[in-house]
Order: sequence, then C-alpha cells, then structure tokens
Amino acid sequence: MRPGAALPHNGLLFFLRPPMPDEPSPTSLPAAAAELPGQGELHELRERIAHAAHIAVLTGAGVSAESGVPTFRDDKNSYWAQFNPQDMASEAGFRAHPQRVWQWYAHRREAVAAVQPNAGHHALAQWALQHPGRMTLVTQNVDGLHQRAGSPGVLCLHGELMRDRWLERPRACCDLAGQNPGEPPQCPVCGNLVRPGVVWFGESLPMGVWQAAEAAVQRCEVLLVVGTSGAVYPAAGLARIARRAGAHVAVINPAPSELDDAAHQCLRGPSAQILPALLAG
Ligand code: BJW
Repeated sequence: MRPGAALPHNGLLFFLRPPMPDEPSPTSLPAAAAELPGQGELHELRERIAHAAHIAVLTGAGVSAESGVPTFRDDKNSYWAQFNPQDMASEAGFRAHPQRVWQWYAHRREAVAAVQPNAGHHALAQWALQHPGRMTLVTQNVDGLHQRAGSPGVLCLHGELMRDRWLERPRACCDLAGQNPGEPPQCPVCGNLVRPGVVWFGESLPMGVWQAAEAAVQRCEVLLVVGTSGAVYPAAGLARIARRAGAHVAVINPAPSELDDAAHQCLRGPSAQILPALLAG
C-alpha cells in the first residue's frame, strides 16, 4: 500500500503518513493487520492507548460539528465564513459594537443549549471515567459539550460560552448576579459592561489552565488531536510540545489540518465515528 493513501474502512478513511526521515516507522503492523491498514492503524492506536499511563486529548470545533455546532473555518456555514473574527472575537470589536457582539454570543448560547453531546464527546467521557486519572482533556471549545457528556476536569483554553465576566476590572459594585439587563447587561452602579467569558484574539489564555495543559502534553504518552484546524496559537502548539516530549501524536479529522506534520498518524474521518471505535472498551 502506498504511504499517504486514503483507505476506506467501515465507512471511515484512514490516512497513513509516511515516516519523517529522522524517525522510526510509527506503524510496524503485523502481516495480517497490514492487509487491512485502516483497521490495523486503529488497532495499533488502541493498543498504545491501552498501555499508556497517561493520555491527553486536544479538541477543537470539529468534535462538536456532529452535534450541530458550526466550526470556525470549515465551510460556508462556519463562523468566520460569515463574520470577521476581529469584529466578533476581539475586545476592540466588542468595544466598537457591544450590542452586535453580545447578540451574536446570545444567539450562540441559545443554539448550544439546544444541542446535545455526540458519540465522540461521550466516548471521551466514558473512557476517562473508566480509567480515572489517565486522561487529560484539553479543549479549545467554549460550548461545554464535553462537560455535559460527563468528562471530568476539562481544561478550557478559550473559556466558556455560558459564563459572563466584566469587561473592565470589576469594582466593589460589580456583581454578576445583580447586573442590569441589556445588550450587553451592565453594572447598575458604574456602568461596567458584561461580556462573554471566552478568550478573544489578542487575549491571554487563563494561566493556570494553560500551565495544566502544557504539563499534561509534556507527560502524556499519547496525544489525540481531534477536530481542530491547528490554526490558532498557543493551543495548536501543544501538539508540537507533545511530539518533542516523546508522545505518540495522532490527528483525528476528516480533512487535512495544520498539525498533520506534527502527527505520527492521521485518522481521516468524523470524530463521532472514530472516537467510539478507538476508545470503546
Ligand atoms: C471535524 C469534523 C468532524 C469538521 N470530526 N473534525 C503564534 C503564531 C501566529 C499567531 C499567534 C501566535 N500566538 C498567538 C497568536 C495570535 C492568535 C492566533 O493564533 N492567530 C492565528 C489565527 C494566526 N492567538 C491569540 O490571539 C490567542 N491569544 C494569545 O496568544 O495571547 C497572547 C497574546 C497576547 C497579546 C498579543 C498576542 C498574543 C487567543 C486565541 C483565542 C481564540 N479564540 C477563538 C474564539 C473563542 C470565542 C468564541 O468561540 O467566539 O477560539 S477563535 C476560534 O479558533 C476559537 C477556537 O477555539 C479556535 C480554534 O479553532 P478550531 O477549534 O481549530 O476550529 P476550526 O474551525 O479552525 O477547525 C475545525 C476543524 O474541525 C477542521 O480542521 C475540520 O476539518 C474539522 N472537522 N468536522 C472531526 N465531524
């Protein structure tokens, strides 16, 4: 089989990346498995996961695509195909048009509240609960679907859609429970504006969360990179940190991503199908 070929298997496509010149072949499949490389590669990754003391998972918007949540950069329905990220996901955009940005997030809050975690979210949660302390789940997603599926200790790099925070440093009068309704709501005393508790472009990630994520990818034996384009930093850098630290890195994505070159293997397919196949006990 030609390296780099896409292989249909059980409705999924598995993509074998040729080894980099300076590395041993990541897949030394037994002869029988080599006849079914898609299945073999899945089996090999299952084995790695089964024997790993610690695995880490980095997820992006694609993991929620099959729940009906749009991604950011995929197709004409994705957010950044419809809106300018600097307008909608930056502090400057919010200050310029607070009502427009607030309404967009309010709409997204309603949409996310109406959808359900999918089989991919559930597979991750189930594995973590069955193997306590062996998985760290790091997500760029703000939708809360991992948490709703039951995943413990999710590290949310880009904040949480359903949370509010103050635009300016809160004063004694600023009480989120006592905000004046509005678009956006305000502090009734000082007029401080409420904003969504997400991380916009140009803003720092929550320091403790970032440090925990970095530590997890540095100590993991396997990193699954699921449903992310790998376009946004520093989150995307976690895959390369893991690789440099010696982890086996596997990308799960139906399309090429900017992190494929950091991966030992790329499993091409939707995460709601691949994750259950990979993690089911
Ligand atoms: C499927 C699927 C299925 C489809 N199954 N898969 C280094 C280099 C260059 C730039 C920078 C750098 N360091 C920092 C920067 C600047 C910036 C940045 O990265 N810019 C790049 C875009 C160029 N980063 C920042 O500003 C960050 N802050 C920071 O670095 O602070 C320090 C600093 C301070 C001051 C100045 C400079 C630096 C903050 C980044 C915050 C990102 N925020 C957003 C919005 C969150 C709020 C909201 O939701 O509205 O986070 S942007 C958006 O992108 C969101 C996502 O979390 C993030 C990542 O997107 P993701 O998840 O990868 O989604 P997509 O759509 O891109 O990809 C979806 C994937 O799913 C695709 O691959 C599909 O194929 C796949 N898929 N169906 C599995 N069924």
